[in-house]
Amino acid sequence: MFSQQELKQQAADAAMALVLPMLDSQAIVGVGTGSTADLFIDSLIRHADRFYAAVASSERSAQRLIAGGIRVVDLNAVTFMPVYVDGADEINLQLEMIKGGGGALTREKIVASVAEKFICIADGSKLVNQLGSFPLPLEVIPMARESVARALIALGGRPIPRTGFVTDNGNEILDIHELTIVDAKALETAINNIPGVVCNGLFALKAADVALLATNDKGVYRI
Ligand code: ABF
Repeated sequence: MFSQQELKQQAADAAMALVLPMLDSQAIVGVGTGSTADLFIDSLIRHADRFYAAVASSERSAQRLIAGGIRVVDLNAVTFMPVYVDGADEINLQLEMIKGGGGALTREKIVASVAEKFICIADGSKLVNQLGSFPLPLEVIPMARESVARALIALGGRPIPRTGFVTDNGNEILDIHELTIVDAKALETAINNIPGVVCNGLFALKAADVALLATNDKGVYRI
């Protein structure tokens, strides 16, 4: 029986095996945020000679990369990125995800949007039939917190402000509990259209391209 940490490590190792053939001395790798992404960062550090630089989806990941000797570049300087590797809070069989439990959803979505391929790495517990048991994070402009919350109540959710938390972009997070997510793409679009929402944690309009899920019974399986 592997621990959850060992499963995350297996998923990160599987991602590295998939990423290595995409790399050359000019390559720039997109890097996510979270405990599983941290393990992928550690693996990147061990392969520092195989690529040029990384783009980080959070200050926290940037610090970990820099501490490991990896060059971190600004996304504005990047025109091509072969791959983005990140974890998720939930993922379904369509590879739609809820992300943002760590509060980095906006930068994660931006960096992922530039990458050719999004590889999601997780332990198998993140796979769900229907998204929504994990509260959906929204990054909101502070002055719009209450108006956005009312709009989300109208959509059937129960918003809870993440107190004491400020995003890397200086905004606040609302965690939306009890949403029934039947059509993730439609809900992602609807929430994006609420004034004051910077970003929502549904990654459905652009889902992952590959998921590597580590489990005790089936090993690391790929969707
Ligand atoms: C990031 O990492 C976030 O979008 C998500 O909230 C989180 C998953 O964290 P962990 O890998 O620690 O479970 O991708």
